[in-house]
Amino acid sequence: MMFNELMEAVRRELPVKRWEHTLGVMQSAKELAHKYGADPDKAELAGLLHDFCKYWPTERQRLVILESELPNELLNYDKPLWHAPVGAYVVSQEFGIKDEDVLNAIRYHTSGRVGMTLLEKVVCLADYIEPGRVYPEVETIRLLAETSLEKPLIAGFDSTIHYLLTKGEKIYPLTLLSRNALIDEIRDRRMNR
Ligand code: DGI
Ligand code: FE
Ligand code: FE
Repeated sequence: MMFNELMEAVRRELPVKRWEHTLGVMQSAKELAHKYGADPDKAELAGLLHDFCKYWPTERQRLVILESELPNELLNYDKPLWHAPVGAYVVSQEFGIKDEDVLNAIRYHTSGRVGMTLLEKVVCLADYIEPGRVYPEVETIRLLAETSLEKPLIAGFDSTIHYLLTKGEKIYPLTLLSRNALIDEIRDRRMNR
């Protein structure tokens, strides 16, 4: 499948607003990849596909989790978390995407994980700062992204966690673990200087 066809296939899955968000993530991910030394083509591809299943009905997403090897404990956490691992699985099946780094960038774009790769960081951060995003901390996070990958990601996770706390929602453990791991990464780097 050509990249243009893939773009059309994704566009068909998404409402206009989400498609515009996707274009923004593609662009921001590509720029961040150039800046921080990840593969810009992989970043753009992962950006294109990252929210592929976002608008699938809950039941359809649940079925994918149950019928794939995805961890069923996902079902104990909020539905907005599902589209990331479900999306990675579905695009691997439907479009034959085999690149594990691209698939992991999709799989972990919402929560992050411990030991995120450069590409995973780039896509997760692009999702937080693409030009269409509007939330209280976004300008601070965009500024941090000019000089660091990890600092703006921590600030991004902080803003998500803060938002979830105000809503009385559960926190997905991996979100907390990712945030902590990024703090350790920055500390370790400083110690080794
Ligand atoms: O898909 P996007 O909206 O572009 O962004 P995303 O993939 O980061 O998803 C954001 C949604 O996921 C938002 O509704 C908050 C939710 N979310 C993110 N981390 C957690 C979470 N929800 C819960 N319950 N726990 C989390 O740790
Ligand atoms: Fe998402
Ligand atoms: Fe997104």
